[in-house]
Amino acid sequence: MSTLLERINDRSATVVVVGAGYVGLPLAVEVAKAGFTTIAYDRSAAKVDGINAGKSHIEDVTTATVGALVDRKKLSAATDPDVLAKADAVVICVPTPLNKTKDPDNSFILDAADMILARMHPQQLIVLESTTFPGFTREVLLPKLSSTGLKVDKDFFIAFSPERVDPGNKTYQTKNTPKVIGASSPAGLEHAVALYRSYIDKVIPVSSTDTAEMVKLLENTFRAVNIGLVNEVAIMCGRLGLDSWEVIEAAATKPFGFMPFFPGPGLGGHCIPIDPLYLSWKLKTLKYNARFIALADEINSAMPEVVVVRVSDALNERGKALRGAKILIAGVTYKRDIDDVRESPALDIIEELHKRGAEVSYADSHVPFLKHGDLTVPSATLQQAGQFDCVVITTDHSDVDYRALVQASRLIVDTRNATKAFRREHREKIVSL
Ligand code: SAJ
Repeated sequence: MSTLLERINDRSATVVVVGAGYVGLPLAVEVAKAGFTTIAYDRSAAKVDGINAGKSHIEDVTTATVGALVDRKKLSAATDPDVLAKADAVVICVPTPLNKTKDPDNSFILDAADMILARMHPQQLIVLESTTFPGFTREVLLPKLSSTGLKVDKDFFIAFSPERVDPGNKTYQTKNTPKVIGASSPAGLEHAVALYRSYIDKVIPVSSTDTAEMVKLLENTFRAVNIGLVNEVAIMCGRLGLDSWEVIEAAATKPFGFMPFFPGPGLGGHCIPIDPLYLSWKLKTLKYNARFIALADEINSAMPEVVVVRVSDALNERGKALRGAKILIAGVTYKRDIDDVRESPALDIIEELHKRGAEVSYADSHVPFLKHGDLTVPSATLQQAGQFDCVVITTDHSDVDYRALVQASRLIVDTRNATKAFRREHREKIVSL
């Protein structure tokens, strides 16, 4: 009987990826391409049926790719957790949101762990990719899996490898994005590195699972804090009568010691607004207050309100009240050229405008239908911009003709510098963040 390491090295191992979302499906595809028998487990029958029919439900993965791997019987999908009994390696790629009180919600990982431990057998490698707080793998996941009586580093191995998927990024995708891996022991690291080296170009081993967990949180805290800084710069420039975009673009000409971030309507997505709060939550349990994280969260969370006040002031200056005004939100996804509205600041802006009595519609070619809480937001087209008192550009999709939008609009509040080229010519109707 070959060992687990041999089965990984000769690709005869079976790999189960738990969670076929924007992280799990691209990963499963690369694992299958490397030659492993790969099963994408997901509780969504729609996703599973789609994959088994050779279709992709993730924009960064083509249907042709999924279809070819399914035809070659390298990739399949299942809603039955019993597939985990066949797994030599399991990679967990499930969501780790915050709950209502902005505390970590690791319930998806714990549900996955329950499924795994009910079917665990000797000689398995378990890798967690879902973002979590430093210490979770060692303090929570490992004891849970050890409750089976199986011994870590003897019967099974455990590792943490942070996901680095940037949805919509055409340059860096799963295979060519360097991957950090930490394990509970040198043997665990050897197994995890052997697996990941088979389908990722560059693997970066680190000394522990805690270290790997912290690497991920530093990456995204770095972004959240720097975005918070430039959002405050935008507020300061507003008071100074300066164009924050012009200031930042000029600062970005410095060839060293500066990295540009840009102000926006707030922080969206399921990583940047959330990951830093996993870190500050953990440090709170150690009686430390992570002030940069708290301040960045405060500033970033306040940006939708800053935008709403900008809209209200711009209408007021034109003798129009916000109440009863017709407003078109141009772009509602959390960043350009994707279809994801999760945590999008546009939703907060729509909600607040609605609360203040404005009539709000949206236009976004990536989002055919938009519901926020009980509010179904009417959709319109950008060609109808002239029918609105104000257009708010909250996402700067590349497929928009901004010249035409400026010409058609009576008033534009631009939170993304999308109308930069036309601001001088149409100064009277373009207000920037
Ligand atoms: N944002 C700004 N100003 C900026 C950059 C971003 O307001 O200068 C806003 C975006 O509009 C968005 C939010 O922040 O609402 C998050 O944007 P993001 O560019 O960080 O995009 P995400 O959330 O898709 O982040 C992912 C992350 N990937 C992983 O966590 C694996 C992040 O680490 C990547 O650095 C990021 O993509 C990326 O570089 O695009």
